[in-house]
Amino acid sequence: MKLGIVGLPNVGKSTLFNSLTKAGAESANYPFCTIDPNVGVVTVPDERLNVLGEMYHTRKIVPAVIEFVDIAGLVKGASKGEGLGNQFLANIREVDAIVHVVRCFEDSNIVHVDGSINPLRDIETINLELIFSDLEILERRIAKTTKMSRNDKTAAKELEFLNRVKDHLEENKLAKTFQTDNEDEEAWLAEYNLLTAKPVIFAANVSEDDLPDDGASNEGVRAVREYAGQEDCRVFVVCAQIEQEIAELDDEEKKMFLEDLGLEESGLEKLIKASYSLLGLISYLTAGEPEVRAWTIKKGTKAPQAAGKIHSDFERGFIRAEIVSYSDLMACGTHAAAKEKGLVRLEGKEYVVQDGDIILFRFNV
Ligand SMILES: Nc1nc2c(ncn2[C@@H]2O[C@H](COP(=O)(O)OP(=O)(O)OP(=O)(O)O)[C@@H](O)[C@H]2O)c(=O)[nH]1
Ligand SMILES: [Mg+2]
Repeated sequence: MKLGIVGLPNVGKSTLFNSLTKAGAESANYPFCTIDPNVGVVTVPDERLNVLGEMYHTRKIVPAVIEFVDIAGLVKGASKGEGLGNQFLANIREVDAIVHVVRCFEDSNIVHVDGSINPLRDIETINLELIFSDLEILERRIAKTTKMSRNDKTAAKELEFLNRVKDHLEENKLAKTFQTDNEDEEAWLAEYNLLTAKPVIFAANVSEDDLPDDGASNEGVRAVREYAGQEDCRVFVVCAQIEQEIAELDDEEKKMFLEDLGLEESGLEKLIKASYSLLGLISYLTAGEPEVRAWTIKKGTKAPQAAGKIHSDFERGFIRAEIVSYSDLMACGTHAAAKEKGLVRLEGKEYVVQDGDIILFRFNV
């Protein structure tokens, strides 16, 4: 599961990426591995792990991770090959969701490619390039389907569908907002893997001064929020430059630094958590003395498949899961107390695992 960091050139994407990967590497004691200079594995902050770690006198804590990809800046005309555009667009096609960085900070030393700070214009520029690129994909598919549709009823239906999606995009609308009528259409749309169908979070990159009130007094941020509201997207206010500095600090220094800024949590942490849920991911937990660990699953995963994340034997030989929710465990204080109160449940094959379930799997192979 990967998120791509997308935006115009020079808006702070790499700065954000560097602080993301650095923060992930240091704060959570996870072996940071660079798959590629532009792909970073980032740990998902989860306070519950530390609490469980203390409760179980754990030797090792293993948090959940997600991957971020730092994608080079898109410019106007990227879909026509401007500024190596096509290659960058191909990079975006490979990610599961997008973090769209928008410049909302003033700094005359940092050149803006279009000459002035205007977040809405910038969002539109990027969206248009993504739309153009999607239209190209649709046109190729239309050409192919037209040939097939002469003696294939399904192809004829798809052709009609393709044209409807194309009309939608030609009105400068995103594929995300296209309403499919049935499961066939849904499956087709998924197959095309359109850029504008991917879920998006906006990261409004502000200056340090805008952090205490979460960007409320920044006109650009307000505009981004209003726009995102219409598109049903979330907006996070970050200062990429400050995040880069914070990422260098240890936990204690970081806490003090944030307090000075009047913040409880860095914008980056919020952004990572939101990215995780944007991908439709949740964590179930395992806890014991050797290890406390978060396991990543898709929302809606049933117990045997969740068990399979640990080992395929757990899935193959699944008998049942012994589960206590994190909040129940906290309310009771110890696992034994939770058990006494009947809050440790035995669940079977059809159980849908919930975020924060602490699980012990019983299996037999
Ligand atoms: N004042 C200020 N400058 C920033 C901030 N974030 C990034 N910058 C500066 O903006 C410049 C561009 O930052 P990058 O992170 O390289 O931008 P980018 O979006 O990756 O750019 P491309 O890779 O060229 O598309 C650098 O000089 C950063 O130091 C910020 O929050 N405030
Ligand atoms: Mg960059």
